[in-house]
Amino acid sequence: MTELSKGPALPQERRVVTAIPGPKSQELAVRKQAAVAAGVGAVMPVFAARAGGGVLEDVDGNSFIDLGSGIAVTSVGNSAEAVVRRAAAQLELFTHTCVMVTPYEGYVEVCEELAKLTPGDHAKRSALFNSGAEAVENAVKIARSYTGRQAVVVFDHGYHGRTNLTMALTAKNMPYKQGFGPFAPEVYRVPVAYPFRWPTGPDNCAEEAAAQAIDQISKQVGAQNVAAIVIEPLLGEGGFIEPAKGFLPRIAEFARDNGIVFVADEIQSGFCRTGQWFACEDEGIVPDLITTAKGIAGGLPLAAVTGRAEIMDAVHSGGLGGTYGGNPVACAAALGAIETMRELDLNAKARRIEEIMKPRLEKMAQQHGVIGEVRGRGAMIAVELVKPGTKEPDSEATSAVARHCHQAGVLVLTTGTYGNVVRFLPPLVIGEDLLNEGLDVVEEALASLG
Ligand code: PLZ
Repeated sequence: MTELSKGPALPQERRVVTAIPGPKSQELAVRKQAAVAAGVGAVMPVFAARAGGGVLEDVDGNSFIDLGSGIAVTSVGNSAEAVVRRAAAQLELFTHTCVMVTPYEGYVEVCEELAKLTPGDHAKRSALFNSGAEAVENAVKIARSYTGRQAVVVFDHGYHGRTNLTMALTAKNMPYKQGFGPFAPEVYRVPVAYPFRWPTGPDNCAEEAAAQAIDQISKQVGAQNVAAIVIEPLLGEGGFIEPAKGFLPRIAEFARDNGIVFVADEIQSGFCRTGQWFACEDEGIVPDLITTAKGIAGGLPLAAVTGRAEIMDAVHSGGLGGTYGGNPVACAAALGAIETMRELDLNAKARRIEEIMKPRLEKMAQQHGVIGEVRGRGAMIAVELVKPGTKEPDSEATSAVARHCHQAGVLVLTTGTYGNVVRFLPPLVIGEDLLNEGLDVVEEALASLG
């Protein structure tokens, strides 16, 4: 397999040979505690040694089935062959010039690819940055510059980053915002169509949520004051919420009718993750601007804002930038990642992952009342856990399931406003046997709840 190029091939197997965390990880944890700020947490306190394909090996020789991809980043697998080959070649040539000082072809090539891959056949431009939060900040800057307006509308359960402006855009207080205010002004939050938790049930969720959102924007903000509406087409940190069908098109239409820039934040859902290049394609949405990061560069830090040429070009020359944005090594890695997505048809792989995971999880939901809902698309799948027979979020059961999986050699992540969602984000190149074995462990974890 192409992703296993480095050193001796990394065995694609689950292997637990010590307590989790093992002795070497425990030693490193002591050093971490003494040297690294306490605010930097860790989901699973084992230290990584190697990773590739569908596994992550720790310093004690344990091998975990990776159902997290470093939070939806290594979709092409860790150290994917084309990513390493292209990034290594670039490392030999030059590591940095700063694109604002002396541009280079790789930056342009990534922007050309983004124009091809993102929805819509209109003229597009892109600008590259380092992190998702930075891309979202810049999308807001661009939308404000283009419209001459200030207000930004975001949604319940939305997540857009940890910088000052993006903290304001992010819905959840703990751990992202607590103690870090004051937050940026002119940010307004409106309801999202969350079918599982919509008060009148899922059937009228899309229309009711859209009507409420539009009413609040119109009455409380004034549509003519809104620069941008920013939404994740499939909400990530909020709990893998798929807005009820019809909601996104209605909001996009409202934006279009009122001269508001519609921004799709596809930082988590983009680049084949949901079985399409971008999740907004599912309902045929063509956003004015789209933010990407994570999966784009196979693990190197890169992010982008891509959008309509007339909006992107509204910013004065020199108005967008940053020392490292679109670093040449990260651009080379992105070209390698995109090559891999095309060559291995990772959209098809993501859909296959859904085909394997969803029926198995649905079956588990029938046996375990703790699963309130199975949802998501492609390789962005989750289960929301509740007190059986109710919709009361069960964050303790969620932590217990994750802990059980970690101890048994499966890396899973949790998410959600109520901390009650177990999410699965496997690398799209994971082997089917490994994926099924990971699900066996999830099943054991659910059974162990008693
Ligand atoms: N927009 C939709 O998912 C990052 C956050 C992890 P950065 N999500 C993972 C954490 O706890 O910090 C994300 C996202 C969406 C923006 C971001 C922000 O991207 O690269 O983390 O800045």
